[in-house]
Amino acid sequence: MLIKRYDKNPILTKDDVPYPVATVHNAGITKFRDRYMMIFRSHQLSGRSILGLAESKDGYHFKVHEKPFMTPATEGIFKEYEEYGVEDPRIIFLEGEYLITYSAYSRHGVRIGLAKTRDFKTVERFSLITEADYRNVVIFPEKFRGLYARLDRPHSEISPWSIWISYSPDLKYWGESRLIMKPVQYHWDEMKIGPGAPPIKTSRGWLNIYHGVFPTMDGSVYRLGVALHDLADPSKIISVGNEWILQPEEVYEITGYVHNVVFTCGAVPEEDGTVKIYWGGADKVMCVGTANLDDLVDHCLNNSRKPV
Ligand code: BMA
Repeated sequence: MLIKRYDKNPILTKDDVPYPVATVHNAGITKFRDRYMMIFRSHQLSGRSILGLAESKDGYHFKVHEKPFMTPATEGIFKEYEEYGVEDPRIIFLEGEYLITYSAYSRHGVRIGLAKTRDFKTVERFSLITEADYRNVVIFPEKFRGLYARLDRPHSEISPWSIWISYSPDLKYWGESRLIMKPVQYHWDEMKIGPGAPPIKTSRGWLNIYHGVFPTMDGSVYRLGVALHDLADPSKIISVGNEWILQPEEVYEITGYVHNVVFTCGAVPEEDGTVKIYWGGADKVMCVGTANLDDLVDHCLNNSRKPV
């Protein structure tokens, strides 16, 4: 077992939230001072999503803030594009700021918003960084050739939905886009893949924990896998682990708001070489497990498949 589930999962549910919500899932996580900060998604009772904030000293016991952290914008360009809700946040720390990417839903489709915070008290929307039909944007916590880099997942008519990379000089204008990783036919991720947790730097490469989806007669199954990207050039994928590292097995992953889902938006590397991986169980609760980063990198390298 590469990932050891925390034995008191789920770590956060709707019962821990002081305002009415139906779910707590797909949370971005980072360390801020001596705390773990979690920005989690909740379905409201309208069915539309908002983002809440929870904090913890140990990464396992979280306390939810009284008020939601981000609700759909009420003014400016963001108002038009967040009308149906904000979802699936990812957080990274770069150049003194925490960058939050999130899905913005509206009658025009789904696109990605980028917001910034320095203190987790105030949050400022920076830009909408894709057009419609994008989800799952994770920004690398370092620059390459002086450019910011991100992995993303456009929706496409032609190929199964795949992972792309893009670069930006200023976080606002993005380009040099290339497809770098595809699903494999008749394989656990054959239907679509997408970036999950923001990439984690290891001595052997950037570890990309992603999700893959398999279609069954009983609906889609969401699982997690890992890929390793070159440290200097993250568009080069060194290897992709052939097998999944986590699949829905516990009751809280098999049944919920959407059954058979484990979906990650964040993982926190620790100084002892372990990593805490956080995932939404069945789109309803938040879970955590631990793994050794070395084991995950070995998993990529020892039983790998081609990225494209
Ligand atoms: C995806 C997204 C995720 C969700 C998953 C499983 O398309 O909507 O937010 O966790 O489906 O329902």
